[in-house]
Amino acid sequence: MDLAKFKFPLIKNRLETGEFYYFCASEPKYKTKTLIATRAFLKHHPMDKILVIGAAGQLGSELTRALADQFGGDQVIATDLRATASSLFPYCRFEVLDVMDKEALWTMVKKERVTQIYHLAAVLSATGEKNPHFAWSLNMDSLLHVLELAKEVGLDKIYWPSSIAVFGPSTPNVNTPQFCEKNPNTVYGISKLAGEGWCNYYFEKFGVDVRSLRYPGLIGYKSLPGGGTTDYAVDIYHKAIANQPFTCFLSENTYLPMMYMPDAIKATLDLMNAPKESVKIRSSYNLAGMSFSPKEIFASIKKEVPGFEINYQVDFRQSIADSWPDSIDDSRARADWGWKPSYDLDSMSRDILKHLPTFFPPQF
Ligand code: AKB
Repeated sequence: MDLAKFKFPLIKNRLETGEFYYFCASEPKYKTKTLIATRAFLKHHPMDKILVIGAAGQLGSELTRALADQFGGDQVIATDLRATASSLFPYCRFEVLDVMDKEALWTMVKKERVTQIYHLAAVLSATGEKNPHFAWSLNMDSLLHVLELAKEVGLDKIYWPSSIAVFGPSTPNVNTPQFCEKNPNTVYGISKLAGEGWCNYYFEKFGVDVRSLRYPGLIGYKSLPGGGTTDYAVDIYHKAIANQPFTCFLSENTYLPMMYMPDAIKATLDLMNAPKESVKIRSSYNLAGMSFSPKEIFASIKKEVPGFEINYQVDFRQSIADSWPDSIDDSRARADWGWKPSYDLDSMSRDILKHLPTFFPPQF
């Protein structure tokens, strides 16, 4: 097909990538019609350009890859505070970006014609308690920068993660419902709850298509623990492959909602790809994968690593964990956009123990 005669660069780009092969018609008689369809379609669907903020974190390092697989590496810009993180992103562009620098963020979004932002930068629960004011301003101001930008520039979609940390001691802790009392007792949880309110506000008042999930503890093998209370369940696998005993900072029967990273990535993409009208909750969706205690994850690992040992030295993180639910009711996510997890504790343990040594060779 002679592309030169089509003066519309987006069409050229689409045709070259083959993405719109259906429209470009191997059938000559449909040629005119299909090109008109393509022009009309593109008028309303400009190419997606994805900006990931906090891309080098636990979630970001895996989600960015999945986004590059979906949209193409050229369409994704991974950003993080640390320049050294660039080595994590050979498959897409990397830029240093401090999300607190509103000017730099706005300039990048406009210059790069960004259409979607995944804003993943945050200070997590345990780290946040060590410097509450910093955690509040980073978690809150950065979200407001992004929401305001989305409103002013007219971005297509925003993704912002919330957390089970929005719940607190007065929340029903088994099968915690989507809508219930919330009295978070960490600055991280307070900022996530306030952030949910802001997301809902920008959607209701300004039509910003912002979507969010209340993640349980996320467990993956491609990055190191990031200062969360649930991160004991990441750390434990590193000790298991190094044949070292694990010292757990939570007591053995502390149940928490957890999720294996591939499920979390799938949930995020499913939510973001869902039609707008299916996304009925604009604060944040409850999301569940599995629920277990330190004793149970230890038993699961021990099936694969028989000599593994655990001991307990409970610290300040116990009271954070005690204020969070044991398990979550995610029926709204299932009903609205078809959420269903794939992994349970044992299948996750087997998968992590198989792959972790390649990513992080054991430190003996
Ligand atoms: C944390 O433990 O702080 C996080 C979370 C549950 O949001 N993993």
